[in-house]
Amino acid sequence: MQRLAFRMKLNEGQKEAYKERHDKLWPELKQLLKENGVSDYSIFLDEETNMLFAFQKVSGKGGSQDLAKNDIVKKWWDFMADIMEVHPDNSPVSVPLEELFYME
Ligand code: RM4
Repeated sequence: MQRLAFRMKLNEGQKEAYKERHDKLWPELKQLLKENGVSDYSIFLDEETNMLFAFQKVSGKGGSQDLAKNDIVKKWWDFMADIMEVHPDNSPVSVPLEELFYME
């Protein structure tokens, strides 16, 4: 099991919308993530900078951001594109973070 973290950026004033949409995460997306070995997935917000910090455990080859070819992920990214920083294809700008400390 590997621990992954990455940052994304939320548009100004979109905290409530972001949380509301994730509180209603599509069951098919949740199932896809689990089927691809993603678990313990959380996303935190730094309200000062609007940076989102995602953490997840992965048991497969990659994490949530490596599922770009999947139609469910593409539809979710299209759905989220209006409230966060994205590339031209609506995939979220995701910057991998280096783990410097871990305590069991
Ligand atoms: C995030 C982003 C990620 C996705 C999670 C569920 O806002 O779209 O790619 O894995 O939602």
